Amino acid sequence: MTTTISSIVNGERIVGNAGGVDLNPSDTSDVVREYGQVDAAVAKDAIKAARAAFPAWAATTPWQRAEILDRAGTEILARADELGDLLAREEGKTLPEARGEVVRAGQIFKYFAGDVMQPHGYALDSVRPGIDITVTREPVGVVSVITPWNFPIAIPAWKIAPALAYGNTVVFKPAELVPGSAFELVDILNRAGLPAGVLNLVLGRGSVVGPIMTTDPDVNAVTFTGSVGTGKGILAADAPLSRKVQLELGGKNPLVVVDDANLAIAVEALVQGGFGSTGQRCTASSFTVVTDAIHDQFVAAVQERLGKWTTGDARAAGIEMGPVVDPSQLETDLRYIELARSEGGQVIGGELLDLGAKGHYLSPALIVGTNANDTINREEVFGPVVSVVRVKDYEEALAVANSSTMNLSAGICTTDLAKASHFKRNSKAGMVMVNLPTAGVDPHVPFGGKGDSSHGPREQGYAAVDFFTVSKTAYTNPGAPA
Ligand code: UN1
Repeated sequence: MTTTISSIVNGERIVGNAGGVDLNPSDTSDVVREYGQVDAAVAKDAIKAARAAFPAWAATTPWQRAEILDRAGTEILARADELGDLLAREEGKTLPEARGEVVRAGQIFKYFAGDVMQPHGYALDSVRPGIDITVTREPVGVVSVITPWNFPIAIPAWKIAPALAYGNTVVFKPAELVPGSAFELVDILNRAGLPAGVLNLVLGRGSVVGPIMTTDPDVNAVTFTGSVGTGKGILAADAPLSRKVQLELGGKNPLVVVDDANLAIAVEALVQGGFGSTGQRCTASSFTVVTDAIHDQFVAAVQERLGKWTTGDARAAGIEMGPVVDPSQLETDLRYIELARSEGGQVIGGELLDLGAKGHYLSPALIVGTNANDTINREEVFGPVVSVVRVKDYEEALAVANSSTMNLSAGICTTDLAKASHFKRNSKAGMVMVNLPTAGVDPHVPFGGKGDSSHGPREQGYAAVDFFTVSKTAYTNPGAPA
């Protein structure tokens, strides 16, 4: 029997209308969860509940909030196998990837349980003698959290944990494809001790509940991870409202491989960065820029590695890559592969696989012979599709890498310290990796890009406090001693 889940508003389960199904992309005859889609009125109720719960939650002590976050982190870590299995089943990343993501989510709650006890304000002397100044942090209020399907538990965790830690209340809308992990997360946090209304879960269509969550006057901040188009729409809708908006959008992330690279390290960086999580990461190493002298050897080594690559059911043992998440993403992947071919690229792999089950299986696609300006090197695919551009030397590689307009992450594979240092200083990306995949980030460090890829303060780590609080500057004239 399929488990039925629901929205949660003010601590109550809201069943909603029928129609929500959470299918397993490895085998679409497997219904992972059933749920009712809610309408705009329920989103509105969730915002009202978060508004009503805000004053009391903001007035709790940091210790009270830390204890709840810590308890939730402990449960997430203790259930990593089971929650990892659910995540792999509904999203399609492999079991080790899914379990790793759950562990990351648990660590994020532990991190913010500790962070909330750290000093985030400071005191100053005024230019006027005898006057004291303090700068303190206050919660923003009600935060709308809107998350994508590709990290069903880690992205919600890295938005919800700091929001709650600093005293905000939350309305959370996960992607329609992955409600199962979202429901478990909210359930864990509520049982860990959150008062009713502090964290509300809205399972509904983006087109129905999204506009309420981004424009309702009771919402003080919106944090969104997803496509550039939707993100820009949120920003435009916000313009007259002047609330805090944090956007994590697309990435077109170059991996530069230069002549002096260690070949084995470069091949692994590309394969893990490009095809890990089925390439469905905004940090994916989606285009590779390779200098002339190592190009052919590198391509041959990647091809050999991909020859042994195993694609299959996300939960099968020994699988390196699970399926594409759904038919629409699969269609996008195939369209980009055809487009790259029509622009002159030679496609190695990138074929539909019939593995017996009704899943969306695509073999990894490596596209060589592409030019820097080809569409495949400009736009985000979000699938297991990696293109290769051949360049003369490091200088040209840097210029091609920096021609991306979605500068989230960039990598270089080199054994030359001078090139590594130069690349770190001169890359346009928000995150730079040396001899590592462009994807895969720690739970406790700032995350974000430049260009079209991000808007607003960085997520995660110590930087998260900038978005989830507002600072207050207060002056005191203590007067003469009595
Ligand atoms: C990672 O590379 O480990 O949506 C994280 C995404 C990013 C997260 C990537 N916001 O893919």
